[in-house]
Amino acid sequence: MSTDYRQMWADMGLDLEAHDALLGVLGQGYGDIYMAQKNRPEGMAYFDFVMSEVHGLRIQELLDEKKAGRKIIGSYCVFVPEEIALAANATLVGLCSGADFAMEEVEKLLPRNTCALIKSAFGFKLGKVCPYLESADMIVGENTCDGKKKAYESLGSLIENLYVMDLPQVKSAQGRELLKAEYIRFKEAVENLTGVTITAESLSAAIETVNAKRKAMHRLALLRKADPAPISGLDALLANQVFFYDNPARFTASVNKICDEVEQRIAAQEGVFAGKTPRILISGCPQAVPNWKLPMIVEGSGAVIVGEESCVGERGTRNLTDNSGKTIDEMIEALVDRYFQVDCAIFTPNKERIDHIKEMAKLYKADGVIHYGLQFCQPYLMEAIPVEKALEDIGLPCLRIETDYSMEDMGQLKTRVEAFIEQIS
Ligand code: BJ8
Repeated sequence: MSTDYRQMWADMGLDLEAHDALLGVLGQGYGDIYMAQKNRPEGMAYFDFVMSEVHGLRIQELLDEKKAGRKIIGSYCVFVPEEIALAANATLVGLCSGADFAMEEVEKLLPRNTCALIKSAFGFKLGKVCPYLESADMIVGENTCDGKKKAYESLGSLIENLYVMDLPQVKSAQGRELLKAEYIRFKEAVENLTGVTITAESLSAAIETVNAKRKAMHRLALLRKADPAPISGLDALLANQVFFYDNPARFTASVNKICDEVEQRIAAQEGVFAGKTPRILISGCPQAVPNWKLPMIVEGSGAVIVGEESCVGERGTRNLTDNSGKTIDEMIEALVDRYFQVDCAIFTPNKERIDHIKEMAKLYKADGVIHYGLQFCQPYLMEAIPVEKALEDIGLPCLRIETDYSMEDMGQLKTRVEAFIEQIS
């Protein structure tokens, strides 16, 4: 980090010793994994800078925004509409956490058999290590899987500004009505928080901003169809991760810049891996920073990842919001239409997700799919079985992985991934 931010972290109430330990994990992981890659697009330097300043400059920016009267909203799920936050002059940041922290303390509040993502969110709070969490004026939880739903009941005792959004579990007319009612309730809560009344103009501008961000990610995703692969899965995942906490306009410009460069690479038949390298689609649970374990294993074993069917990936970014509405109600309807298409495994039935995995595999010319499930994540682990069956039916090999954030199973995972890559080669 280029500046000494220790005073800033101390003022935010972070535990400096614990925070140093987290930065150590982050820096070492990043150094070992990202810096070890070869032939990366030059535009990735921006993301390297963002990562090096993830708890520094970006936090300073958020604190400066707060000083200027802007509110910060933290979220754990892609169902929380950034458009509504932006329209009320607030900033939305993703809080999902990808590392184990303060596990002893966490397991006093949560059963051991809770997924790593939920435990990590608690660990970041209990360990006082997350400046995003500590700078947020409102934290939004959502009733998605049972684990998260129940965990927010306990998190409420640790975070006073927790707001819980209810979400449907079925894509019925009633489910849609519930989502609409919850987005209207969220709009009112955000207006109360910020003191800013959302107008048709501000909401339309916010929709445009978020659409631009998603369009840039679509552009990058489509470029990954090329063989040789012009960008690694690790780098594309990083862009998907940074999506959640960077300044939206700067992020969009940076991704588009990488796309310009990647287009030139494709024209010159230049890749990060040789042509005909086995191509893998990853599907399943979100991979939050610094959870780079699976892509590191896959790309270190002679394959390339060509897409992520994940909320930190295409499930979270693939649909745009129709911005032709003139009134706030029309725009809320458009937002509901857009978010109602997110095919998270908490929905039942959820056939769209299987269709989408097949579509992505075909579009990105994947030779195989690795289904990534976090231990104790019932929705995704249960769906992994029909996903595998549907892929087998079309002759596409699928490997089901069940893991957590620890590094203990690295050797075993590597053996299974290598055997899978050999099978699809
Ligand atoms: S829309 S995927 S971001 S809920 S891994 S906590 S499901 S037990 S993260 Fe998610 Fe929203 Fe869905 Fe996306 Fe539960 Fe599973 Fe843990 Fe999970």
